[in-house]
Amino acid sequence: MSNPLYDTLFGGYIGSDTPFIETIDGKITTHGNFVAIASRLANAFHALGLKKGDRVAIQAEKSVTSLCVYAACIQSGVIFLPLNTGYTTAEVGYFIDDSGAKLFICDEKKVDDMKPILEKFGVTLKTLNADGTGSITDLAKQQKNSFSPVDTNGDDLAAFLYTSGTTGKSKGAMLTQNNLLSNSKTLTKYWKFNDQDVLLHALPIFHTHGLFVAVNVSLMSGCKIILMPRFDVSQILDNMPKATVLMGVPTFYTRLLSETAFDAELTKNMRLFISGSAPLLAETHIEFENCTGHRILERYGMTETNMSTSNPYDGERRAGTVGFALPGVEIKITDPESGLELATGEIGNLEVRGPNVFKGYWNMPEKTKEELREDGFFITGDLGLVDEDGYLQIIGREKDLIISGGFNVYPKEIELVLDDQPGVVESAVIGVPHPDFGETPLGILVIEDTNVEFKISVIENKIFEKLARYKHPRKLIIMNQLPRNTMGKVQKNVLREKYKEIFLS
Ligand code: MCA
Ligand code: AMP
Repeated sequence: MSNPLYDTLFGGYIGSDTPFIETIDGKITTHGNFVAIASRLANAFHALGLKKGDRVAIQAEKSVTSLCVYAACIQSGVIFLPLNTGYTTAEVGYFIDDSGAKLFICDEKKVDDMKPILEKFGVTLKTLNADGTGSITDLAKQQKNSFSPVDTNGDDLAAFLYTSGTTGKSKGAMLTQNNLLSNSKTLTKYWKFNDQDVLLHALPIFHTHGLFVAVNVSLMSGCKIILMPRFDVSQILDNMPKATVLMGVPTFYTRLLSETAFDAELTKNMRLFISGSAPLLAETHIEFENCTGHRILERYGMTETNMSTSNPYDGERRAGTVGFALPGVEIKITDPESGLELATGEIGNLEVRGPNVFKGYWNMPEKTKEELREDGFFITGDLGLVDEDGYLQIIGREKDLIISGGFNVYPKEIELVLDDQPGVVESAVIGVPHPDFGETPLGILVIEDTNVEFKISVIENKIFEKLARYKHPRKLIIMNQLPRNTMGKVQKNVLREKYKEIFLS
């Protein structure tokens, strides 16, 4: 009997007194306690009738218990499906329906809104609040604190992570145990994680970055985690002297740089600052080094691929690049038309192959075929080039995607909501530079030529109802018509140029 992911990440910690997680109230959870809580939860899943391959969807605040739900899923061979806490009821409804989840775990505050949807799909509901209380905790407390891990192999699915797409319809990326295992082994070694490390954990735990990268690497290396509910600059500054590593999105670093207390003295115990999920401006990289003496290590990844490239730990961390393919991972730059590999320095589609690359999109064989080639290369939708020294630069995106503070926003999803509103003839959503979030959506509307007073506020309310807050256009602008090319296609590049400074002045 074996369960490779559980055995590697958790199996060795049974009964261990070594501190694993410290929360900001100073409470410490040992590795042994963590595994015991996870085992109680795994028994609770069993009592609820969950079997290997079933899906557990969770939309809960970041806490030790919500991380234990992840461990319990691995242990019981159940597929873990974490959801952004900002998703609206309508958005969550789609994920529940599409994934066929058997159990949904959420904060008590969301129960009334969620009940009709869960009843419709026959999904069991349990609660988990930010303080760790809830009906799933109550059920877990009645269970034994040991659980014999369900037999799995590396190719079995460990998680579904939904990622939105150019059509506006989210896709469930199926990640196997081996995808997660291979990547965390590689990163632990590459970034030299060890049991003396202390990670400042301020990322959300519903994405690859804060979950698989941060948590799996910590488990693999024995690194301790200081778990923060969210990114709060003063909490980061207070805890930095106790820490050695920070993983963040570029917004973390630009916010830290605007703090006078953030300097070389404060960061003297730190050995590594890692950035990813969105482009880090070369000027931020340089400013950071001038301020602290540390060079940020930028890496590149995707939900579908985990981490694919990284700047070197020991060699030159080059600003404006995402480094080299990780050991065991292959990258190539191809011609978007022919698919043929391009020469050094030429810009084209970035493709990735390796044990880190996902199995496909849940229930979407056609979509999977479009993006995952038969030879195993995944077409990322990012445009890049490999320079003379082998460093990869992400130059732009083939896909119509906006990355706001590290969260992906697909314009189509917003345009579908805008186009549906009375009085709107058509809309275009573009990404424009934003001083804090890097990029942010801007909505442009063409409205009907009537005498009826048109209220932007009505549309804004509708957006609140339909879409998570981070997807909301920061502004809606009315134009007489959208610029189009001779083929009739909206020229988003013209709009992006026109409004590129709208949030910068
Ligand atoms: C929060 N808001 C946002 C964002 N986050 N709006 C746009 N973009 C965002 N990213 C909303 C809030 O709801 C709030 O709404 C208002 O904006 C201001 O919130 P603020 O307090 O400034 O936000 P925050 O809580 O400080 O969050 C900003 C953040 C956070 C720290 C940048 O978004 C974050 O932790 N981002 C990390 C995302 C991440 O982990 N990405 C990894 C996925 P209101 O105005 O109503 O108050 S990508 C991935 O996993 C791949 C594999 C990879 O390569 O890593
Ligand atoms: P997600 O689908 O949420 O996993 O986001 C993945 C996308 O984030 C990639 O396709 C890239 O567009 C972007 N991304 C991740 N890391 C970087 C980086 N270091 N530089 C530029 N873009 C990045």
